[in-house]
Amino acid sequence: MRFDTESTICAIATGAEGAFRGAIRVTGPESLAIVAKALESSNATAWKVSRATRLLSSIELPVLGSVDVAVFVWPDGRSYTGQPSVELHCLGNIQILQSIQARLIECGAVLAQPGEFTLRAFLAGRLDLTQCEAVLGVIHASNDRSLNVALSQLAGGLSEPLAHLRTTLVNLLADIEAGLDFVDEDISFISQSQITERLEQSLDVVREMLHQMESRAGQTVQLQVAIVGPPNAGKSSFINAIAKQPISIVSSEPGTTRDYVRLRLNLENASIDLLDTAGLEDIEGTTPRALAQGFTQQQIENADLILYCLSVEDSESAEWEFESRSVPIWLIRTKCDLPSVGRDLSPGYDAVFSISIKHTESIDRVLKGLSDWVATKMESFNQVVPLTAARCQASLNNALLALANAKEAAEFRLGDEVIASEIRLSLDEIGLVAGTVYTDDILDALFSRFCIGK
Ligand SMILES: Nc1nc2c(ncn2[C@@H]2O[C@H](COP(=O)(O)OP(=O)(O)OP(=O)(O)O)[C@@H](O)[C@H]2O)c(=O)[nH]1
Ligand SMILES: [Mg+2]
Repeated sequence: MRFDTESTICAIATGAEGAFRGAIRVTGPESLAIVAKALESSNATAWKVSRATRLLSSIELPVLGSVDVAVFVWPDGRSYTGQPSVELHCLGNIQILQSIQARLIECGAVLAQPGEFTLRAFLAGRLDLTQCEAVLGVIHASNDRSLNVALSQLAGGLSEPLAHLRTTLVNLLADIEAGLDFVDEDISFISQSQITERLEQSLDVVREMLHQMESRAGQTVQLQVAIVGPPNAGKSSFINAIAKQPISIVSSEPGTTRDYVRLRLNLENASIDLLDTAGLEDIEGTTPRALAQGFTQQQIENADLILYCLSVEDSESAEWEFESRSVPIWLIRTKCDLPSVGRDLSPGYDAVFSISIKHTESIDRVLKGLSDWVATKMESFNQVVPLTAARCQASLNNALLALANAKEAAEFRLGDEVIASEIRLSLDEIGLVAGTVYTDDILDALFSRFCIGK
């Protein structure tokens, strides 16, 4: 990873899968000149803007011809990266986007490396490391739930209390160090009891942050798997077979399950929450059976994986509607001890299992599948937000130790030099979390995991 900020970089900032609108980001000292050249803008004065501006223009592209673009210009340092920046917005067609990107490179921009935009924001002091990792979390968030966790981290989370703690300790250190210059004259700017008190307050803040981080880490990794499907498909029987005990009511009557039932299942790599839901049906109203539909929808939205149950004897129920897919959908053919109607099913499922509650090995096969899925899922999860937690936790624990040592030194009157050096150590550790101090390793490890354009 290069850490230079002198080059002007560009990249497509929107996904490759095609969307209504696409954007290309350009940032660096020459952004405006390069974009003006690429657009062959005859109106050079339009580029001499002094504040953030939106302009309409067009760009001449080989084969594609003239394409309309909206140009957002941040001429000064008030952009995401703290450098002059431009965004070109156009139709989200990948050929158009790539062609504009190629034109910008021709005009002097360099293709950005993964995470380079966020790296520049960090180097400009716009974001601290915890916020950068939260940006990464947002990019990788697989569903609304993990997105919320990542966003709450981005919205402040640790950054603010960390900055506050740092200021408190810097002030305390200044007070102690001021006294160090006058030791011979026996002048002191702060009493030992004041030092102890202020250290105790900082220790409380660090303890609280560690506590918050632990609960956040737990929240991020609790994967949810929803068992859904038409009424009477055998969903409750399936969860009971996995639990090896009756936790959900089973009956031949359709519409048995109303409230969802949660089973925390410990697999090799992590625990997952398995949810039995009310059978999907098209009913409205305020009856408990109709209201249960809302619960089921909620579970579907929160799920990281959906197990869609369809009985082999069912020839009528609808299949999973794939347009609304954002997570993997597995088809679970239930009741396979019964004669099958032999219906053709969509090839769109991510995996297919046949089960019968009468054959435990068929249930074990699904469990094995879940175990493998969790292992892969945890790998990507572990690289994202919890990684922040692990690294921050280690640093905060070191800071806690240094502060406790400082407090002990104050209590046993070991001398202000000792207290000051322990406070300095704690500040270094806090700096590692807050991003005021960082090592190339940390930066490399973090920013190399971003995708290009972010
Ligand atoms: N033969 C056979 N019957 C099964 C199997 N699994 C479930 N059943 C029967 O199918 C019926 C419905 O089972 P449930 O587990 O209650 O189905 P459900 O999908 O939870 O139904 P709702 O909660 O109403 O949506 C019951 O009579 C079960 O005994 C199976 O593997 N083989
Ligand atoms: Mg049920």
